[in-house]
Amino acid sequence: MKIKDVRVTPIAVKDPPLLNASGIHEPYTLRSIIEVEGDDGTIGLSETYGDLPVLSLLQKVGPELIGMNAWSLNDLRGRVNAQLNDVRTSNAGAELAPGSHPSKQAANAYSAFEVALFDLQARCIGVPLVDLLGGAARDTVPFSAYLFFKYAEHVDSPYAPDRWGEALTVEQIVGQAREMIGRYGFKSIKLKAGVLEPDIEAECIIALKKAFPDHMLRIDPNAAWKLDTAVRIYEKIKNDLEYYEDPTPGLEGMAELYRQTGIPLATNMVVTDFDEFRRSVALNSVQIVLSDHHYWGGLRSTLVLASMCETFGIGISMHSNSHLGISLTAMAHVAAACPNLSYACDTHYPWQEEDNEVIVGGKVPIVDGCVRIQDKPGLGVELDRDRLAKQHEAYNSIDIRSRDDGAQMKKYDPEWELIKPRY
Ligand code: GKR
Ligand code: MG
Repeated sequence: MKIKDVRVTPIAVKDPPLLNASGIHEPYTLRSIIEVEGDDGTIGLSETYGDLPVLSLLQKVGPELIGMNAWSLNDLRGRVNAQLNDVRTSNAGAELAPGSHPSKQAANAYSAFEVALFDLQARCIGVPLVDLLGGAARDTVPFSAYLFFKYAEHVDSPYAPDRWGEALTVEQIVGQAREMIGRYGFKSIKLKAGVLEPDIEAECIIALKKAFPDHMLRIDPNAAWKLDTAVRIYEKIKNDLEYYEDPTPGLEGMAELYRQTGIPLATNMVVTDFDEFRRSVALNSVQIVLSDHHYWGGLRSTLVLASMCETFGIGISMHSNSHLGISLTAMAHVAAACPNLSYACDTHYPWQEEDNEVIVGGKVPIVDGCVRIQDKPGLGVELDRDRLAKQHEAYNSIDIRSRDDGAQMKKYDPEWELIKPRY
């Protein structure tokens, strides 16, 4: 089948004021929705970042795919590479959101179109996308309750406050967990940290463990803690954690932390490509890699990462940024195809509002903490054109064009500075 048309639509999706080590989420997160249409009219879907550098490259590559054989992923790679002006090598280093780093442009763009091509191929032959990845090792994919410290509403009130309310205290975080677990049935909990004093964040973990003794817990300060702080906080929460995610910066820092504590360390910051993977293995920096097909170069690369993890005795889990249902289903299909992905994956999906979803029927259900792989062709979701048009209109009505949590934080507190590690 030949590709007849490619459409890349930028959208803006309401995002709550979630706090992290780099600042705070802006009122909208940007996503790109990709449609690749075959010459028989079948459409493959994909979703990725909507930040301007990513979007510009997607819009540049799109027309170059017209006429291409929709089964040729090698051809796709060549056509993506031909549009890169400046192929930078790795070293996203301590990026909180590695997908936004310029070094990831080739991997991001290839991944965005690869997912759409897999969706198209699977639809053509009438099988779920996971079947093209080797078949499902599991029918349901577990996700975790991803908790955030947050304000009750955005600065300057661009729209009505979200339904989650403020979360700046231990009690409020436990309340947020109760609500999220009550609504979605998650069995694991992840706390985004690096925001308040580390001891308060440790108190949150202790309180969460008390409230949910059977749940697996993780804390992720996004490298906001110095090594000695990470060791000190580890002593307080060591019995409560499933893994310790990016507490301290750098491959060397993580390796030293592991030497001192022996607790499994997870990352989406220091191992973001295969070169960093190699260096991490040499140093024994991390014991669990958080995959993310959006910036690891697609679904097949994620499977390669999973095999590498297996080879080196490293665990694999999954990272998330703010996203909608097309991304969620792609994450679920690739997670279902990795037999050794044994942890509940991260997802920001509960933070996105129902009426901002762009797929038919609204949000993808999460039941008992899991997304079920549907017995439907491709990703199993359809684009709702009215919903898409509405979110594209939202994109046109705002002036955010690239994520900047630090600049957003300065609107609340002009004195605020990005300091890493802060504590
Ligand atoms: O959305 O604020 C956020 C997260 O902190 C995100 O940017 C991170 O990339 O979820 C991510 C993580 O696990 O580090
Ligand atoms: Mg993380």
